[in-house]
Amino acid sequence: MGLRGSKQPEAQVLLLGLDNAGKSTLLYKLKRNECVSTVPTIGFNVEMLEARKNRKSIALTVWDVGGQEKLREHWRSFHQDAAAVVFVVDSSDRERLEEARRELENTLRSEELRGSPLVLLANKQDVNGSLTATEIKDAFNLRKICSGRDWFVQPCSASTGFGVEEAFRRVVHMVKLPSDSGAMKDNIKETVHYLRATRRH
Ligand code: G3D
Ligand code: MG
Repeated sequence: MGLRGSKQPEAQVLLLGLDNAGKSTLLYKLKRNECVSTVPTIGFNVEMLEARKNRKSIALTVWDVGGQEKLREHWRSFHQDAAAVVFVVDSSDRERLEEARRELENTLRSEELRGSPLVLLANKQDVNGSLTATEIKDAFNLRKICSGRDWFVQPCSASTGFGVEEAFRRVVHMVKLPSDSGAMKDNIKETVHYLRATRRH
């Protein structure tokens, strides 16, 4: 049984990025299609989103675990289940672009994520003077650091919703479903129980 008692296959999507990139805003946008005020993530947020792939329903589990250094240790332990990685970049923050690039590079180096598809979201496109998706792709040297995996760069604005649907469709399209989803479901279930027990609000 899945988390909601359904029998559909489930896949985990790891939602990552530096703090302030717009992950929580994106999550709320996808989940409720509305903008809400967000606070920096303390601990874990985990949300389920439903989608269709190959005419089957799948539930994507999206992890918003914050980009802060001290939280990194935690999301590393969940890497092995990621069917895709979504990395959110604040396209308006040129000062932290290099930090974001380094973070992404470190993430992709992880053995557990080898071959996982990557969707890079060039977020905050509504801000004047933001870097374009192409500029970020080039600055990150994505073609090189993503060799051996599927990747895609999507411009978006989590606040206005521009590009968000497209980003989500792209993630669903690229997600790798496990051949044996049973083990993964059990793992997700246990992990979510653990997080529910430990999350702070
Ligand atoms: P995080 O979860 O990655 O840490 P948040 O980031 O979702 O908390 O967003 C950080 C700040 O960026 C928030 O502003 C949020 O409203 C803003 N933001 C997120 N996405 C966008 C976007 O697409 N465009 C613009 N203009 N702003 C965005 P505050 O002021 O609440 O801290
Ligand atoms: Mg957040």
